Amino acid sequence: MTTNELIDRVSNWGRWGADDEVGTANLITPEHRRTAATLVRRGDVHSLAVDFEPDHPQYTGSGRVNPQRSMVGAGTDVRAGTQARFGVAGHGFADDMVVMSLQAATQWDALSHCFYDYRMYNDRPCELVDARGAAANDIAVLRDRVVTRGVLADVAAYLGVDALASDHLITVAQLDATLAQQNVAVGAGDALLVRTGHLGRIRREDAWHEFVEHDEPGLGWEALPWLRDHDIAAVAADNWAFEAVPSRHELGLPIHAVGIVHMGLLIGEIFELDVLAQACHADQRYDFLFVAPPLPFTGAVGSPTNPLAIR
Ligand code: UVW
Repeated sequence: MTTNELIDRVSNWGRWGADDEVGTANLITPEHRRTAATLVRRGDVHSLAVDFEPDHPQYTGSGRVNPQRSMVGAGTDVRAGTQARFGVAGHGFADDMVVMSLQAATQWDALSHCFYDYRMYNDRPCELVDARGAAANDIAVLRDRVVTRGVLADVAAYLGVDALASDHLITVAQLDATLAQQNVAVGAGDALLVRTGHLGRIRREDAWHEFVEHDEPGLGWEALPWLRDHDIAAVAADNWAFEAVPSRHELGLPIHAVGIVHMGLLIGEIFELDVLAQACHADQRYDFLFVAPPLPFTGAVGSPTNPLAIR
């Protein structure tokens, strides 16, 4: 399918009105959240975030800066008596600050993160994102949206491997077969979490130099009509850029160019899915309450998140 045919097939421009800035997150309704809440049975909580550390997951040359955190107040200052302004010796505070790319670790892409043909989601011009940030489609508009039913598709387990090969493009047939084997369906308003095993392999092998944009397993462009037909509200995976690279399409990142720009698809990346997968396999339940708000940085084109799967 050409890019234009794909766009015609999946576009959501105008579907929720000309002013809409949240795209597929519109599919998460209060009723859907109430149903999702009933999936909490054991009260177990799994964080799907990587540790936010200074030296990975980003590797040299990615254009992204891992979290560089520094202390601006510490117990050692209190011991040294340099926080005397608080009056009583031994009483003081610790504070810290961080410099990082908002897309460095576990994160959501805002609908202002990607452009195609000089446009972004809902037919807005790319110039609305300038040096000050995004004047529309920023990440902050999603601050109270990402609470829904989550469904894990453990494609690596379905294919019988710890991790998919780094150039593996997951077909729709493989995705359907994974869900069928797990005996779970996905539907309107759900968040679909796709496990490739890639992040786990990289960590086990300490191979962060292979955790790069240009070589990773993931869904291919043919998943876009599937996601549109199922009215999936959000997707995420345990890889760098969510989608398979190389893409085998005229576009390098078709799920970004068509998914984010034309569908308004909420895409999450660098999600930790291994521990959740173990829990799901143990009791054969692959759906859960999924709570993953972005941080509401005004004008930001992406945000770190600590996604929670609550079962
Ligand atoms: C790019 O691919 C540029 O960004 P990301 O995969 O983080 O959305």
